[in-house]
Amino acid sequence: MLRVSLLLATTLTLVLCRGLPSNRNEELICPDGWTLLESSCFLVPGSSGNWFEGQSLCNTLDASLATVSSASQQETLSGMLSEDTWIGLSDLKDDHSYIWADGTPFEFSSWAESEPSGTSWFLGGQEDCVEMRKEYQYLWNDASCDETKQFMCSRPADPVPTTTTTTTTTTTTTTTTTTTTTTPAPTCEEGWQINELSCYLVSDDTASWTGAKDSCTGLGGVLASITSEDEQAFVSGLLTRSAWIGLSDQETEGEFTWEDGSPFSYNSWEEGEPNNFFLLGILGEDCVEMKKDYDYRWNDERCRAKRAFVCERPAE
Ligand code: MAN
Ligand code: CA
Repeated sequence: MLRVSLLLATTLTLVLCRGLPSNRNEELICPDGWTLLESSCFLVPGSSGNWFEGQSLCNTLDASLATVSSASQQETLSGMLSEDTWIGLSDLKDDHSYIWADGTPFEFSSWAESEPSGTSWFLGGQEDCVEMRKEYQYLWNDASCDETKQFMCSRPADPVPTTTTTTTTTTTTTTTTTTTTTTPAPTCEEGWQINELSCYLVSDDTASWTGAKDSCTGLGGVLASITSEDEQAFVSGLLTRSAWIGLSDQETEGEFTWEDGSPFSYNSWEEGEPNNFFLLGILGEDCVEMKKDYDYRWNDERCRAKRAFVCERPAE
């Protein structure tokens, strides 16, 4: 009888322990509104657009289009969706070689049957960006990056702040110990140059302004915003030829705006610029370069002109 109840008690304890949530995640937290899954935070911000716009939007949240890295995440995330949704996977850089926008190695995948197809049935268009597709129960499908879909962002979860106050009281003495962890110095991925809290990359190749913008997005950044004298000086120092930055007045002539939404207050226009010069202003010039001939002060230029370009992303 004793043995039976012992066995029962052991079984019960085992069952109870198994049923309890693992406390392994207890040291990680997500910002308000984000969902913690394993060591990542996920958010469906409720906006939609093409894949690049999704990556830009997620970047403004210090995140990236989502990286899905396990079957358990795939299952939970599917339950959070109600329409086709862009995730951070693409083979934009190199056809058939998929990479996650946040640099996570591509190991886990959850393709729908017969996907990725690489081309669409419609005129055989190129398909380089990956969605979680509703009609496939949110298994993955490669689609044309230009299609409009809802976005899902992810970012690494944050460790719970480790500033702790420990109070030890004994009968004779009282000791108070306060441990404050210092934030490690910001760093950049290899090939990127750090200034303040940003990393910068100058392209090797040239592209139209829009091509440049898309390349930066594909690299997890944006075309650089130059918002101070110091930043102008730093980026000038990285250049050996004229380069695109993230400034344009394509939307409203004469109203220059930064790609990443930074307020336009600082400028470094060369004297006489911007002049909307091309074809007497009929075709005009809506995109901004740091122009070598101007000591890298700014010139508005035809957006289709090929230039090197400067990408920027937050330092780690
Ligand atoms: C070229 C272009 C223009 C610029 C003029 C200046 O035509 O680069 O954008 O304003 O030179 O002479
Ligand atoms: Ca000009």
